[in-house]
Amino acid sequence: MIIYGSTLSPFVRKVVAICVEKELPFNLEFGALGNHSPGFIAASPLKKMPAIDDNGFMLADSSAIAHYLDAQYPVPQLIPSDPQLRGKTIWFDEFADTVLMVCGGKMFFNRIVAPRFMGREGDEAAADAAECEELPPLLTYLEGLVPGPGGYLVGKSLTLADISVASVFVNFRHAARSTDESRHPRTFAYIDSILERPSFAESVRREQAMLAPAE
Ligand SMILES: N[C@@H](CCC(=O)N[C@@H](CS)C(=O)NCC(=O)O)C(=O)O
Repeated sequence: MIIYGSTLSPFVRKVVAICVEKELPFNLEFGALGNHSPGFIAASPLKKMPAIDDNGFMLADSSAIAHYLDAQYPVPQLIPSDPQLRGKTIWFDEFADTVLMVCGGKMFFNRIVAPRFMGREGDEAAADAAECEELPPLLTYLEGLVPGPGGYLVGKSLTLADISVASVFVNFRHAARSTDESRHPRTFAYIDSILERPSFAESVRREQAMLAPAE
């Protein structure tokens, strides 16, 4: 399978994590920002990452891809069959992709994408407002519902909910300047437990190396 995109995007990181959890072989393909390959353009009508090409089957959008992969490669199952667990899983995926991502995107775009990859200054006031005003209530919300050690957001095993939520937190951490993680200890302990999985650890290690200041 080809996955088009960079894991610096939480949506791409999510799809990569799903493939690693399912032990699906893949190649990650990403041209320079704005320099799209014909394969990517064919697979992603809106030119957004991620998109996949699975033996000629092309699909864009991380949630659409997650549903396709879980139906096509059902082991391990990441979207539960039980109606209530399934509903909750989709809810957390949506929460991560919208509410968390809007906040994380302002921090990540203005502090990393704009200066590092677009050669221009980001809007630090917007990033700071996102980190200091938008993020804390979201962390407080999560603090009240995350599981204890070794637990998962939905049911008794890893689901798309954990993958989607943890994926956005990588971007929070790449871009954070003032977040005091000790104020939401349950949330960050839970996030660490998901990010320690090999399905995330390799992506995060590569990204940290990519973003490390030049010597
Ligand atoms: N709903 C989509 C969102 C994809 C998306 O917005 N990707 C961003 C990167 S985080 C992108 O490709 N942006 C480039 C652009 O908009 O040109 C998904 O879940 O895959």
